[in-house]
Formats: sequence, C-alpha cells, structure tokens
Amino acid sequence: MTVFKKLKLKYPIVQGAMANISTHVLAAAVSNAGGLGVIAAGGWDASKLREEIRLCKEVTKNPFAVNIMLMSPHADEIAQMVIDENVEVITTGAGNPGKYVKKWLDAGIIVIPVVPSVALAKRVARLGIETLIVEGTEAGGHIGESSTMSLVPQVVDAVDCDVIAAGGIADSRGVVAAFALGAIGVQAGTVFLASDECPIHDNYKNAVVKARDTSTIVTGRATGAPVRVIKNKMAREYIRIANKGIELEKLEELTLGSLRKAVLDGDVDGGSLMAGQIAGLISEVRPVKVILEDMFNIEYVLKNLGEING
Ligand code: TUI
Repeated sequence: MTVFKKLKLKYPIVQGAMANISTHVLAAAVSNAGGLGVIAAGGWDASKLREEIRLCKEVTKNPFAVNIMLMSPHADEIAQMVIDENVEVITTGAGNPGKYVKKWLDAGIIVIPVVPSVALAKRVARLGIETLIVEGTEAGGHIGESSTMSLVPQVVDAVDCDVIAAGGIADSRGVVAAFALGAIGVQAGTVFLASDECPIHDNYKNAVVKARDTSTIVTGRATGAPVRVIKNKMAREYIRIANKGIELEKLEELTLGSLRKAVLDGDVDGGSLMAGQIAGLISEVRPVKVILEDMFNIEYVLKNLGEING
C-alpha cells in the first residue's frame, strides 16, 4: 500500500518543505485540502518547531509531516523532539538521515527521505525505508545535479522503494509525467509559494508569478551547497563574491539571512528568493484547494495522450 493510501489522502501529493516559509499555516492548508502538508524545520530550534507542530494540530485533523533539514545545527535535538510530539510522518533534506532512521522507524514514524541521487537512494533504502522523494535539479532551494526526468526512472529501477517525484512539477502535465516515470505521486514546493495561504510577503509571491523559464539561477556551487533562487541583485552579488573566494560560513549566513529578508520584509532585491525552474509556468496566486484541484485534473492530459495513441 502506498503512503498516500495508508494516510487516506485525497491527492498523492506532498507539499515541499521550504525553510522559514512552510509554517503550520501552509502545512495545514495543504493537509486540509487533501494533500500532505509539511512543516519545514529549516534552521529553527526544537522549541520553535514544537510550537509549530502543536499549532498545526489545532488547525487540521488530517495527517501532516515535519521536514528535518539535516544541515541544521539543531537536527539532533529535533530528531528526538518529533518522536516526543508523536509526529506521524518525517521527510528529510540536505543530508543523509542514516543515523536517525532506526529510532524513527522504531517509534512507528513514516520516514520519507528526499534524495538527489541514485547513490543516496540506495544507501537509505538499505535502512528499511519504504518511500523516497526523488528531487531533480529543477527544484528550488538546495539541489542536486540530475534532472527529474533522468533521475526518477533511474531511482525507480535501482531501489525497491516507492518513489515520489519532485522538481519541476506544478500542473497536471507534470503530475502525469511523474506517474509515467514510475512515481507513485509528486512533491511540489514552488507552486505553493504562489498560494493565498503561503505566509510570505506579497513581493515574493509576485516575483514567482512574474518569473520566466530562465529566471532562476544557482548560487552556492562554490561552497558545495548549490541553492536555486530567482535571479536578482543579491544572487548576482553572491555569485560574484563566491567566485572571488570568501569563507564558506559567511556565504551560508548570507543565504539564510537573506531568505528571511525576502520572506518577512519582501526585499526582492537584497533577499534570497528560493524557487524552482517551474516558477515560469505559474501565472497567478490561488487558494491551495484550487491548486490541488487543478494539478489533479488530469482529464486534459489523458485526452492528449489518447489522441497520440489514435
Ligand atoms: O533540502 C532540500 N532543499 C533545501 S534545504 C534548504 S535550507 C539551506 N539553505 C542554504 C544552504 C543549504 C540549505 C533549502 N532548500 N532539498 C532536498 C535535497 N537534499 N536536495 C539535495 C539534498 C541532499 C544533498 C546531499 C541530500 C543528501 C545529500 O547527501 C550528502 C551526503 O551526506 O551523502
């Protein structure tokens, strides 16, 4: 049985975790609309995250997940706190969750690591993981090297896990494509940036709506932590100083600090606007419920496929 059936969700979709953005507000909106909402731990400490988990339970009775960003200095503390708070589903990102997996599975938690490569998929599959999110380089934020189109079928063939496809998916064509590649569902983040319920500044939402196919750029390659953002003054400056050589810690600080600037203050020049390449497809801000109905209205795509088949 897939994780979506186990959780009795209306739609086979996980909301992508976005640091400082997917608070309980967005997660509950997605869960209430029939997807799996996700609270992003990002760089929060355990007590801030605990508060968000408790608030989420007040506003949705449906299942939701917590994403643990493994590069966080608070990861160890959070790994235990989510067990104490009876979190039902955990997703992980930005690292290998290996050292925590046994204790989460023993606690009865559904664990879904996000992986950017076949190598990591194989490593986590050995730990008894049943479902993986396979994220292509089209995605926003911290990314791997391979595209969704090439990576998803390779992971499907390499491991005996259910695969959820992520990166570059924002409408029903992307959903059908993910199924065609062997996935059992999708994860989407960028499309939810442009939702009524997303608690970011309107300037950030408008930047997503205005974005074109070539509007994103990858910063952080020099530091080994590539991050996809919408091109702006800050992104160009970041790449300029990284190329000249600067301490890695200063660059990390610049990235997370500037994400907060974009999210809270709407500073679209000096802030870091994390978003995926599919931002170019998104043309309006809509309620989460409408986004989900639209993404799973696959009649139009199937009709096209039917015509191709004669
Ligand atoms: O994690 C993400 N996306 C993120 S995390 C984030 S916060 C951040 N900000 C600045 C710098 C770094 C992080 C923003 N967006 N997606 C899932 C993902 N995981 N993408 C890539 C990876 C990944 C990379 C390396 C997973 C595992 C990994 O393993 C390395 C190892 O230890 O084998």
